[in-house]
Amino acid sequence: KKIRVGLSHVTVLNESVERNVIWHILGAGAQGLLWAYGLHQSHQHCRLLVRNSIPGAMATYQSGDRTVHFSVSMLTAELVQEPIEYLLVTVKANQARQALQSIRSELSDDAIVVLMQNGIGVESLARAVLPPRTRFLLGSSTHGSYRQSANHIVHAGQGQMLIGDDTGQISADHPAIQLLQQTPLNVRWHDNIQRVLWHKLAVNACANPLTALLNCRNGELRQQPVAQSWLPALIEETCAVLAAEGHPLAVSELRQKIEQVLQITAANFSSTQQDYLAGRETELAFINGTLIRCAEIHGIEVPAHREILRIVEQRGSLGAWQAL
Ligand code: KPL
Repeated sequence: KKIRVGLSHVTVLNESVERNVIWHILGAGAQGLLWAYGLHQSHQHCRLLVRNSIPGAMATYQSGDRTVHFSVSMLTAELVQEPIEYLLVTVKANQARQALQSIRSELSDDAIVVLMQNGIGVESLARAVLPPRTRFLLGSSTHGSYRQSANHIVHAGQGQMLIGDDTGQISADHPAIQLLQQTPLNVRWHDNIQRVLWHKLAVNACANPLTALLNCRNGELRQQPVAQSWLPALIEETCAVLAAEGHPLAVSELRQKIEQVLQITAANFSSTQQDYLAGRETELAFINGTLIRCAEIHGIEVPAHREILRIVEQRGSLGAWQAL
């Protein structure tokens, strides 16, 4: 056994567990590459699952004036010889179903699968697609990272990787969690990961469609009168659904959270703005779409969310919010 002494905890890992673990990453975007960097830095074995194998691929990680080049194994799932036991899923929510279906037959029966998507809803579709004994962990990243070119990521904002399991199958002291905590990505266990995901969804549901439709940086939303006319209704509707879902947030708290996020990420374009501008499908079906479906279940009216999602989906234009 190996003893590692961290700043705040002592970790005891079984060497054979550590040696045998191979992390597979589904999704070679900014988040997938950030995990690959973190695992590489902590001397763990990882492979990025891609559509076309690239033997001997190199990737670049950049943070401020620090640049690290590292080798990364990029291969198609069919080339993985042994069943995949540890999988980090970093594709976008709207791509998750197809991506999971494509690797399903390579997955071990009781694999550990970490879902890192925005919004709510990927877990249930993953449970439907993957073998019944799969063990799921849910994650939420607050790191700011983007891809500068194919295999080059910029780590623009240090954040955290919050991970948890509300089914009780996996706990904080599971070796898989301890391995992830060895990466320099600030991995933290969270006892109420559903609340984390819902509260992130709440911010995204209010801010992201507006940044897409107004084609602006997060920080510019505060100066946009049209955004200011929509926000109170979006926030109020969101808080009503959050309360019904058992993750309450007061209107003033959500307003403050949104303000904070927009301030911290002022220079960034939101993920939705980037997808929308590029003509790609956005993740809003898992954000505003989930909120609307849950509102229906609870009998809550959410006209502002319905309308803004309709405008995004039909690529319409945004006028000032008119309460019905
Ligand atoms: O999560 C985000 C996103 O872009 O999806 C925010 C917090 C809005 C940062 O851009």
